[in-house]
This record gives sequence, structure tokens and C-alpha cells, in this order.
Amino acid sequence: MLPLKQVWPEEFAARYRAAGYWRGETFPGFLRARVEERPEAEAIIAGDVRWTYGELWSRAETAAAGFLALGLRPGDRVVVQLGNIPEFFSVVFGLFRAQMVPVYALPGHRLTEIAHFVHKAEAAAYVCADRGADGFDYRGLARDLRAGAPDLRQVIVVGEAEEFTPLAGLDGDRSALPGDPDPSSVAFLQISGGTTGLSKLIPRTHDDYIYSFRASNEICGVTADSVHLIALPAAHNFPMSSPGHMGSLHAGGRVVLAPSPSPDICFPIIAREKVTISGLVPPLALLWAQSAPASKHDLSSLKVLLVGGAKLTPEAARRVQDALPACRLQQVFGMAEGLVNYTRLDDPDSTVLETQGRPISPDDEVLILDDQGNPVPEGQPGNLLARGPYTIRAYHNDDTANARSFTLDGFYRTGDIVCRTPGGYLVVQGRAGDHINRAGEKISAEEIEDHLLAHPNVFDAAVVSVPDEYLGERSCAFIIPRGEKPRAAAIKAWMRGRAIAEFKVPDQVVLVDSFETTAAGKISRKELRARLRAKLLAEEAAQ
Ligand code: OOB
Repeated sequence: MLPLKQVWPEEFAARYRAAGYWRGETFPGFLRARVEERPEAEAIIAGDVRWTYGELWSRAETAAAGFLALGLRPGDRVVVQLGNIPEFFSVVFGLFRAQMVPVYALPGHRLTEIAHFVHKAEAAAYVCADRGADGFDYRGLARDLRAGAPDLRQVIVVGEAEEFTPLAGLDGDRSALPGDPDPSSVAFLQISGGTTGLSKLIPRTHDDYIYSFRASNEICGVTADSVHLIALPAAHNFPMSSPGHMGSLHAGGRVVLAPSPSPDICFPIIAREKVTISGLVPPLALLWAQSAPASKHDLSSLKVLLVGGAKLTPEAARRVQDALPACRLQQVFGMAEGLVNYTRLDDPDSTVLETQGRPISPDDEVLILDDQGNPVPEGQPGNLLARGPYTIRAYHNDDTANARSFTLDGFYRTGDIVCRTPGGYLVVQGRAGDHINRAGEKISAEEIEDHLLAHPNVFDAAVVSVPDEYLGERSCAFIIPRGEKPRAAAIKAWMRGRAIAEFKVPDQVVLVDSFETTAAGKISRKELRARLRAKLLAEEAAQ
């Protein structure tokens, strides 16, 4: 299969190479370089498991040879659904080494989402664990997946494989392994937050992605001495590259995996491993801030805490900074499609507390436009568009989404509403699209409405976001019943039966007689959702 390409026009590619952003590095290439420099240095730590760079490399090569021996070929896409376990790294570096393309699913995804990724990526294989940290049995999911995806050739399981292929049993001829991939080819596919409909697949190249975390390392102070705690799911773009585990591995540092982001689990790990840097979404950062002052664990090694994925308000930022005085808060506003902004470690407090940072690269082009596409006056809110050396030009295999999400001259429409300060820092105000940002997990209103409409007693449904003290936002589904009135609990249970990620099950269900749209006649879904949301907030305020 031919390598997938992401298309930057040649003049841009030439500029990004000339500026030294794209250096021709590849994933297997950089890991091999670290192995040659310091094979005995520790790379991956998870509980009692400690892998050196040499061991990680050897396991990756064994897996790579094993994938080839199973009949998988360079260019094949492989959906990887693994939590924060060491095998995440031997599998993905094994795939890179064999020139295969991981598609990163999150541990919370269920059959509906995984089947969509397999279909959209035309994946040849699925890699999962026997069970997740929450006890979920992925082999059951794999069985159902296989029944509906005849082109899926292999299922590889970390742990007890039952009828599938165990990762531990993989082996093959290392001399059959290919050379290093083309640095401008697509290294992997990330999952989009899914602002409209189902998630899209985001193709990232070796060149562009490695630039993003190499530059992030500099901004976040990551070196070979760093100890990086990965508390969020390793497959998400934030803990992967901002500066993430990939940044730490590129720097030759240590990556420590936490099975859960809770302070009970993470604080003892920070004390034991002398963790220097970690990243969290705002609700978790607040939880850490609440627990830190009274903790009996020594957290003094922690020097940088990145917070992003959803808006951290100035008040919440202050709480986090005050609770961890020895540690610098760093806000990060990024997206799997590319553009990432950071507050800088030497920025004044006001910038760190009140803004979501500024772009990584001098060549990140940022536009802030009104709904007609004209630039807004400086300091005014507008739609954020971005183009640059690590922002994609197109989604994988999705013409409709591409036409909607990119301008003709290659800017990505982020869907976020931002203001820019005179110093060039961005402040996120909200977003234009209808998605719910539930503690950093993005939920498409449209996708959930589609599920609800499949219920026999649902006539119509509209899903909106509601401010939530802990989650930032939660989801509320307005439902016009048909026939027998369904109970809220029954709707939620039924949604779970749709085999979707738990975070997509509506937090709140409100039954209504109508959407009261008669006066205005036909209105857009967007306006309908806005009205329902405003009504709910007004009713809650009146209580
Ligand atoms: C990160 O990536 P995604 O792809 O899950 O979500 C991107 C969206 C952004 O478009 C924005 O709507 C929201 O998440 N977001 C923020 C934010 N960081 C992300 N909204 C307000 N404040 C922030 N600090 O979420 C992501 C990727 C890389 C680094 C960090 C986060």
C-alpha cells in the first residue's frame, strides 16, 4: 500500500524545511538515535515495569517483525486502543518501525466508534488490551467488530488473547523489516474532537508532528532530565505531544504512566519517581489543587503543570497556581488538527492566569475573522483560523468535512472564538460550533441527536451544553417524546446500549412537548439549540 500523504503546497513545504522546522526526522529514526546515545537510560515506567530505551526498541522491533509475519504490510492502518500501559509504546513504535499507520482510539471508545474508525481508515488490524483499567473486556468488542468488518484481517491482544493473536507471542524475521519511512509521509491518524457528526481522522506526518513536540520541549523546558507523568489517556494529542510522552522520548527523558489521573494514584507516583512535569484538563487540575496542600506526599519535584483541553478560567488558574507554589502553571490551548498555544514559563502571572498562550511557531499564521470572513478589530472576539508547519491541510478521506473545515488557501477553521491581546496571546471566548466540551472530551451534539432519534419513543431531540461547576460543561438532551413517555434513566440506559463512549451519554434529559418553533417557522438546529439552552439556564437561574 502506498504511504499516505498530507499535502502542503511545495512553496510552504520548502519554507518549513528551510526554516529548520521539518528536519527529515522520523519516529523510528529518532527513537533509534536515543537508543544509540543512551541504551541503558530509562524510557518507560509503569508500576513495577521499567523499560530502558534499549528494551523499548527491542520490543518495538519484535512487534514490527511480528506484524509483518502476520501478513500486515507497510502502509496498512491499524486501530490501536490501549490505555496507559507500556505496551502502548512497543505497539506504536513497532507499527512505525514496520511503516504501518496507527489510528489512535481512546480507551473509552466503544464498538460504534471503533467500527467507524476501522471503516474510515480501511484498517487491516485492531490492537486492544484484554481488559481496561475499568475492567471493560475489549475482546468482546473485538468479536462484535470482526463480525461487522470483514476486511479487518487481524486482532492483536495485549494480555489474555482468547481466540485472537497475543502481542506477547508475536515474532518474526527482523531482517525483513523495511528502512525508515519517508519523513513527509503520514505517520499516524489522530481522532478529531468530532464537532459535527462523527469523528474525523487527522493525518499527521513525521515531519510536522515531530516539529510540534520538539518545539514544545523548548517551550516547556523538557530535557533528558525530565520525568513526565502521563495521567491523561496516552493516545490523546495533548499528553502525546504537548509536549507529551513523544516530546519526552525525543528528549531522552523518562515517561511515567499513571493508570488513573486521580490525586490518590498520581501523588505517590510523583513522590516516588520525582516527576518534574505533567499535563491535566481543568477539572483534574482543580482536583489536584484541592488535594495538594494537605497531601503527605512530596510533590516538590513537580516544576511544570500544563493545563488545557478546555478553558481554565482566571479564578481556577489562580487556585491551581496557589496550591502548587513550587510548580509553574502553563496553559495550553491546542487541537489534534495542529495549532498549539502555550503561555511561556517566564511570562508574568497575569498572562499565565488570564490567557491561553501564544502559538508555538513564528510561522503559525493565525486569523481572527467575523462571520463574513473579515478580520475583526484588534482585541475583539472572532473565529480563529490557523495555517502553519504542523496544522493539517485536510482530513483523511472526507471531502465533505474538508470543504467545510478548510479555506481555499489552506487555513483550518478551528471553530473556536478567541480574542488576541496586543502581545499576541489568545484568550478563548467560546466556540462557533455545537459541541460540548465535557472536561476536555469533545462531544458532537449532532452525533448524540442521531442516536436519540433512533429510540422508538423519541420524536425529536436537541442536545446542548450547559455550564457545569466541575466538568466545565455537561450535556443536556431535550426530547420530544412519541407514544409512551420514556423516563430519563431509561434513555440513558438505552444510550449505553448503543455501544458508545460513556462520556457521550447525556448527563441530563429533559422531556418537552415541543421546541416552540412555530412562531418563527423553520429554524436552524444551531438556533434551536441556542434557544433551548438559554431557556434552561433562565429556568435554573429562577429556581
Ligand atoms: C485538545 O485537542 P482536541 O483536538 O481534543 O480539542 C481541541 C479543542 C479546541 O479547538 C478548543 O475548542 C478546545 O479543544 N480547547 C480549549 C483549550 N484547549 C483545547 N478550549 C479552551 N481553552 C483551552 N486551553 O484539546 C488539545 C490538544 C493539544 C494540546 C492541548 C489540548
